Amino acid sequence: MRKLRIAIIDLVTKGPTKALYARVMHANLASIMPQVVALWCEEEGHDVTLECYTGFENITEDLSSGYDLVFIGAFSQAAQMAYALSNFYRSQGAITVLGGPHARCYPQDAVKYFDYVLGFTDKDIIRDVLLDCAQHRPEGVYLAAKQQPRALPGVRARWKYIEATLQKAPLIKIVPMLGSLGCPYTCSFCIDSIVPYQQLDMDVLKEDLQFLMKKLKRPRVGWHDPNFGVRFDEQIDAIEEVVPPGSIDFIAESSLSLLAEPHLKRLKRNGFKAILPGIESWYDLGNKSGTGKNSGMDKVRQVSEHINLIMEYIPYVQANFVLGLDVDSGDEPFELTKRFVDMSPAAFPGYSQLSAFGQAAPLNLEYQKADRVLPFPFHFLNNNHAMNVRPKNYDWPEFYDHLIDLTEYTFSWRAIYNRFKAMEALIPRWMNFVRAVSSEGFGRIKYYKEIRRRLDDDPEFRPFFEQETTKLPEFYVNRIKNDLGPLSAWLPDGALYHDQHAYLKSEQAKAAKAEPAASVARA
Ligand code: B12
Ligand code: SF4
Repeated sequence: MRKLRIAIIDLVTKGPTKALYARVMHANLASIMPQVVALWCEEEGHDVTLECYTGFENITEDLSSGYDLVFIGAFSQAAQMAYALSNFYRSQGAITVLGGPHARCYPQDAVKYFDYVLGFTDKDIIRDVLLDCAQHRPEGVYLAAKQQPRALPGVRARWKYIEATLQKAPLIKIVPMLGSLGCPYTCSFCIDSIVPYQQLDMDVLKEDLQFLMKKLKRPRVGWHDPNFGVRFDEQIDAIEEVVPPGSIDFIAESSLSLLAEPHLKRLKRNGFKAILPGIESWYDLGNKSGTGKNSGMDKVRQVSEHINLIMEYIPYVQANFVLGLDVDSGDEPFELTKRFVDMSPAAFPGYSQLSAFGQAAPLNLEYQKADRVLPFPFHFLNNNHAMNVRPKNYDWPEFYDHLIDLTEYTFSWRAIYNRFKAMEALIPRWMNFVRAVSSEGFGRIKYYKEIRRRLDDDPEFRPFFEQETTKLPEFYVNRIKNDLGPLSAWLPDGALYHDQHAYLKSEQAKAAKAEPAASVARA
């Protein structure tokens, strides 16, 4: 195989930025897989450059010339940026490959703009791409392993890439690690609800933690496990075995049901400083939150007590909610969340609007069948800038009124003060404050109010939201162009639009193909 010049770009954001939060945090949101792919390409003997794009790099100038192959890792919110970049690199003669959440969720769209689109990715898939490395246009090829990889290179192996990325993080440096893949729970809206749970090699994990303690003074590790601690004892035993208490700080996403008091004691002892449990809804998903059949105000009380208990052990908690679920109707769900804000003042509430990311989750097929999915450009699909599922029990103005009311309540000066007062640790206190007064709190209130105003005043808005037309309001078109900056010139024709029913159509096509074979088998 000839030696290839390969660039790998990890897009952690969707366009150029100057925001302070981005400067501090974006490099800490780097993904693990681009580093893994870089390593695999090197092991095959190629020249590799990896760039984590945090919004500050001049990507086309820094990385423009002479690449044979360019891999891009992107979330859907960065899809338009990825499409523009692919177009740019193709114009320079490169072959382009897309991987990551967008490729997993929207392969039917992504193949229009990339030579290869990858689903589950293991070393064999990467080897196939390297061996073939050819133009596939106008339509790229979709390649996917049958399952998640059984093993992934750890921190020691990825260190040179981690180190280079963390150099872009001036204050807080978070090292991304993985202890498991998939999840045993089956929350129907989640990409991992159908991915079997598997623990990764605990010996690699232990070695990595030891390695990290030698490399950094007091490392901070962010676990990228979809649900940290499913095999709680095994994972914590491994940490306990090699990390003396107080030597590493950890951050993890975990479901409430895994956070009972004995577990909390162990988490505290082992340096867990931030936890992000999903509450999602006051009426549904009892298994995940460990509240069984409790719902409504009873669930609020139970969850709130639980969160307050967690905060006795872990200084920083972000409680995640999904707004606009089908089980919600009327004022009650929003009012209940406000009660939660009062009763657990120290927790930071993270609100996501119900989003159907293409073929991520089985539930999305149902939304598509019911024609409830709106073709908002991917750029807005980050759980906040657009809700691409028409709510079942609210009309749009009503939903936005509730959303604004809840967000204003959560980021009122009273709530900000309560949150500040309820915490003792310095960094979490200020972290909450900054999040509230920056783009996440105040910024979102402003944005939601703009959308709400346009639902009344902008003649293009309601027809699009009511699915009477797929013509995108100019507001969204301008915003994308503005956000992409100079790269918007490279946005391919048609790249602002996608078929929001592509998943349903591909499932129907598969079923139609299987049909004759099934009839033969019956005959
Ligand atoms: C950990 C995590 C995070 C972490 C780390 C993010 C990161 N940079 O990786 C944090 C907390 C920072 C985060 C933030 C966000 N997240 Co998140 N996150 C996850 C989570 C729980 C696990 C992802 C993971 O690392 N899995 C382990 C890896 C190894 O597996 P994998 O992701 O399946 O990847 C496989 C393939 O896709 C491929 N692959 C992956 N990347 C690449 C890259 C290349 C180049 C190649 C070739 C292949 C490849 O190889 C892997 C092995 O098969 C998933 C949910 C889930 N359960 O999967 C959501 C998820 C990925 N997040 C999601 C979202 C929406 C967000 C946010 C927008 C939320 C927000 N409002 O802020 C932000 C966006 C951040 C960004 N970088 O743009 C969505 C993405 C949907 C989409 N299509 O975009 C998901 C799927 C959750 C959901 N809602 O269903 N997230
Ligand atoms: S517990 Fe979390 S990771 Fe697991 S299926 Fe539910 S939402 Fe997904």
